[in-house]
This record gives sequence, C-alpha cells and structure tokens, in this order.
Amino acid sequence: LADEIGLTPDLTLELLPESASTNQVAADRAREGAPDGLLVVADHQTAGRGRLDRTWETPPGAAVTFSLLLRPTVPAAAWPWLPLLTGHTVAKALTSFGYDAKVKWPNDVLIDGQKVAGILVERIETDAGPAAVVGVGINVTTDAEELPVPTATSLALAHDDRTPTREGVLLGVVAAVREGYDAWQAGGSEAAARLASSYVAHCATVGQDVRVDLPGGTSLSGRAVDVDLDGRLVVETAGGVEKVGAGDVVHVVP
Ligand code: BT5
Repeated sequence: LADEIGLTPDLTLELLPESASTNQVAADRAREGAPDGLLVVADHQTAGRGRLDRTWETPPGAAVTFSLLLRPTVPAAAWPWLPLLTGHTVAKALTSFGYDAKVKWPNDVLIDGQKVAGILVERIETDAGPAAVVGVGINVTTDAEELPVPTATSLALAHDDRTPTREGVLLGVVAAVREGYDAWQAGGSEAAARLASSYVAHCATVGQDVRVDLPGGTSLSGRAVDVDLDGRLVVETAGGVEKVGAGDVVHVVP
C-alpha cells in the first residue's frame, strides 16, 4: 500500500497501525515543518475528532481514516471552500465506485440520506505560514451494530455485494482529493466558479427545506436555495434571505 501511494509524486505517507487522531498527528507534523502533501493514514483511530469537540467513532479494521497536510497558496478568503471541496471530491470518488453519494452542506457525505463519511478541516498556524489539515473518515465495512449513531451508514451496508476494499477506497479518495485540490488551487477564479456550480449541482441540501443549527445555539429554518461564492449556504426564511457560514443542517422531511 505504501508503495502504491508513494507512486503519487506529490504525497509522502506516514502509515500508522493506530493513532488517537490522524488530524492531531498531521497538525503536529505541520508545526514541525512538514511540507504540503504529507498523508497520515491510520489503520485504526482511537479518539477521532469531529467538529465542535464532537467525536468520530470507527471500529478497528472497518474504516478509512486519513489526514492530508496542505499548504494552500490561494488567498485566505478562498479557504472556507476547502471543506466543501473535500466533501465534493470524496462524494465524486464514491460515485466512481458505484455509490449514489451526495454532500450535505457543508461536507457530510451521504448515501441514501445516511452519513457514510465525515470531514474535518483545521487551519494550523506554523512557522512556515498557515497550513490546512484535511481529515477524512469513511465507514467501509462497518456493520449496522457497530455504527455509532442511527444516522450513519457504511459502504458495505449500502451495497453488500460489491464493497470495495479499504485500500481501494483510500487510494481512490486520496487521488480524487489531491486532484480536486490541485485543479482548484491552480485554476484561479475560473476554477473557483466551476467548483461552486459543480458543488451546488451535487449538493443534497440545495432545494431542501432545512433547519440549520447555528454554532451559538440558535437555529433558523427555511428553504436552502444556493451556496454562494464564499461557500455559505443561502436560506430563504420567512424573515428574508440568510447566508450561513457554519452550522449543522437537518434536512426537514415534510
Ligand atoms: C465530522 O464531524 O463528521 C468530522 C469527522 C472527521 C473524521 C476524520 S477521521 C480522520 C481525521 N482525524 C480525526 O480525528 N478526524 C478526522 P461532525 O460533522 O462534527 O460530525 C460528528 C458527528 O457524526 C458525531 O457527533 C456523531 O453524531 C456522528 N458520527 C460519529 N462517528 C460517525 C461515523 N463513524 N459515521 C457516521 N457518523 C458518525
């Protein structure tokens, strides 16, 4: 596996049998000066992190868990797109394996409305400038009893007859994320606009009635109608149009 990933010239691999959190390892390496393209992969993660101090739980041997260290050169204003770009490319990679994968804004990857992958992008300040750690966890062979929450699913539960291997998923998803990132970073405003329209076209949230739980503890409800060029979700509420930069979306099923 290390050899296969090593074939991609712009990645260096740190493969760990076990890690508390690959995002933590990648952040530590970033502070130690590791370059763009360090890929930290753990066979098993014991204290996976979600957003807002939540946890990401996966049983041993069942998931793909990695963090990619990036040192983006795009302007700071474009950084909020990184989580959306990652969700979009992970969903596209899973689609290439035959799954009908969609992104719930900003970056939960869903199959049949259930969460199959979670993404945590963290900005790290380092002596060499700001870095981004892009963490991805994918439930691959997880059984129904092993899923931590009823809203979760795994690739095996979605199609038990043709589940790809964890190695295949890792290689396909890492390649898709790296390619998507490189094209976005190199392509300037044209690539940014292309990403925004492609994201909107594949986002399960746009067009839905939603409730958005905001970080401060309040929430708003309405119809999600778009994602703007800053990556914010545009929601038509009874009181007018709101643009949301961060929050947890619940798709409201009428
Ligand atoms: C996420 O947070 O979904 C981000 C998950 C990122 C995990 C990767 S694994 C590699 C890297 N290293 C890390 O330490 N983290 C990253 P959030 O949107 O806050 O969702 C967290 C919520 O998802 C939890 O509160 C649970 O409700 C649910 N959840 C936990 N484990 C899950 C799983 N395996 N599958 C589906 N849902 C899960």
